[in-house]
Amino acid sequence: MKKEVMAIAGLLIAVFVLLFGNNIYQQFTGHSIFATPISTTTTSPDACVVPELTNLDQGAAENAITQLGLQPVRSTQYNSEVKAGIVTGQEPPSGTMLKPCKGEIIITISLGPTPSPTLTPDTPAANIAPEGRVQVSSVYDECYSGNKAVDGVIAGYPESLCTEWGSRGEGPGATLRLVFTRPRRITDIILYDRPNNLDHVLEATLTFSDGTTIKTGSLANDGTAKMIGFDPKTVEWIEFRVNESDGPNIGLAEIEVYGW
Ligand SMILES: [Ca+2]
Repeated sequence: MKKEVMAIAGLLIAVFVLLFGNNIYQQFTGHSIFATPISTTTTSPDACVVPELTNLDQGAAENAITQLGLQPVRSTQYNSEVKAGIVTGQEPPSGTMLKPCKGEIIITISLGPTPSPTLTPDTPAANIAPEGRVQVSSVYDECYSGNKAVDGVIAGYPESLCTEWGSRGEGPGATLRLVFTRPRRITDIILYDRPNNLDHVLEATLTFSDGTTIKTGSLANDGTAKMIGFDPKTVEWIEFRVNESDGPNIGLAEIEVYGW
């Protein structure tokens, strides 16, 4: 009788272990007694080495990255040395061991040379001097105010009165400044001396708001055009300052500024 009881008890324990043992085992180990452990190496290898990607074209570099199960991330940069579409850099660098083999590889792709800014807009350059505000070092009288140098009339004493800027007794140091309300792209300036045969600018300096300067040389004493050309520049103001001159009341019949 005692043997029979023990046999039944043993049988009950065996059934209990079969029914609940696996749950208890799983709780502590994370695995099932009955399951075969599954390898995870097929989808995410334990480790891999980052390949050399520099000088590959973008498509080849991205393929190489995705084949390792990694994520390509693009960054672009203008580069005058390398043609567009070629990888110029990578992060992490080649040879880096990734453990586990996952994450992002940043590749820098050349966009080719920096595009040069448009030098000349589609519309032809126009004389924008009349759009500027004129400041002068002095005026002979209201008839010879600074605005007369941008009034569109290329003429002066003695044929034409009140169409030119004349300073009051100035020679070297006489200054006319043209201030624009916004940055303007300019490419040429034409200067017209006072046409009378007394006042003559022998040398002046054009100073621009971008810090550049140009010496004008001698203006034409008969008041015809003196053209000053230069590489296009963007400025907010232009200053004309006389360095050397002849005559009692130096000035300008007109200043034309060509630009946009
Ligand atoms: Ca004028």
